[in-house]
Amino acid sequence: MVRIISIVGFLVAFASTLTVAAPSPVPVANTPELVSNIAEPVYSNTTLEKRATTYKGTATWFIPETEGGVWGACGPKESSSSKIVALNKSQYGNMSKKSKWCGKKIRITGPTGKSVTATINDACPGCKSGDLDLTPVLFKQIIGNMNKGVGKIKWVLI
Ligand SMILES: *[C@@H]1O[C@H](CO)[C@@H](O)[C@H](O)[C@H]1NC(C)=O
Ligand SMILES: *[C@@H]1O[C@H](CO)[C@@H](O)[C@H](O)[C@H]1NC(C)=O
Ligand SMILES: CC(=O)N[C@H]1CO[C@H](CO)[C@@H](O)[C@@H]1O
Repeated sequence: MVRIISIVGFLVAFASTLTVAAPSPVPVANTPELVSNIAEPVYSNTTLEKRATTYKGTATWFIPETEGGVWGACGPKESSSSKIVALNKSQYGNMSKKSKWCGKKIRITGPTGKSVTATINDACPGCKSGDLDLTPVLFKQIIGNMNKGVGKIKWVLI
């Protein structure tokens, strides 16, 4: 009796693995919605590519309260002591919209090798691609001399 039940149980289990396993590989491989349900891998490819990219440019600094306003182009409020940066307009995209870069964390390394982490919260209309406009608190940390006004930086998404 025990043996019969276990064989039946085995067959049922076996049959259910067959019915579950057999059809699944085809739609999972081909349907984007299903792929994205697993663990956001649709974006991970792009993210990984971007993470690997090091951007190089010039850092400048700005005072949000008097230049551009306390509301970053991304939405959240910002001040001179916020750990935020403004991204070149060409990278940012349409300045009247929230960019896909908004809220992304980056690590910026200055000329002496000091680095800080910051969040992209604004757009810098006068910056070149790769350039970042930093708040004074960030600029002081990685460039040091505010009077210098500019400094070479590189940065990556983290
Ligand atoms: C994912 O990244 C790899 C390696 O960079 C690339 O060859 C592949 O085309 C990318 N796939 C998609 C869907 O972007
Ligand atoms: C930028 O976004 C605004 C608001 O959505 C839109 O009205 C405008 O046409 C866009 N500009 C461009 C160049 O796409
Ligand atoms: C607004 C602005 O200065 N955008 C610059 C961003 O970077 C590209 C590429 O270097 C420049 O062509 C744009 O002028």
